[in-house]
Amino acid sequence: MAEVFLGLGANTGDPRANLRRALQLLAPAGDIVAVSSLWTTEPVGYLEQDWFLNAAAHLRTTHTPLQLLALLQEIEHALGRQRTIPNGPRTIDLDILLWDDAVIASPPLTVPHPRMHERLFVMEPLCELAPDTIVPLLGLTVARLRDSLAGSMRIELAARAPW
Ligand code: PH2
Ligand code: MG
Ligand code: MG
Repeated sequence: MAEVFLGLGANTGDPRANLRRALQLLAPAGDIVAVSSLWTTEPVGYLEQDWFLNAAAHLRTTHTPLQLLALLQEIEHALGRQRTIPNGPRTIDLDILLWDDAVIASPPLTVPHPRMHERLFVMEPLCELAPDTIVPLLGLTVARLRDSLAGSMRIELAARAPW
């Protein structure tokens, strides 16, 4: 069994419905142990798009990392994700953030997620679920990394779990 933390984001269609559906479709991978609050976040990277809904989830899985990655890509595809503009609008984005205390550097998968510690829209929801978890390679807790990003972007609580 692996303890995995996922980042979820959506900003087209009905973003909350997309996030809910994605969580349902994760069932074959294992158990969703916890889900964070839902956060409304300003777009980062590509600005000409709607604000996102972001969340994090704690998954306990028997899958291997590449099996889970394949499932996440299937779910993104099933929900109609199209890859056009980098960092642009998406019906759903599912990212593996942490996998136990593993470091994985094998294309197509990099864990910890290489940009997670720069993004408050990832670290704020993750901090609700795993504040004391040490992020491999960085050697700092999730809470410490979140605190270092305070005020770096606009982010508002949209709904407490369960949403
Ligand atoms: N995802 C991106 C790029 N920018 N901005 C916000 N607020 N939320 C996201 O999930 C997001 C983003 C690429 O994965
Ligand atoms: Mg992403
Ligand atoms: Mg992604």
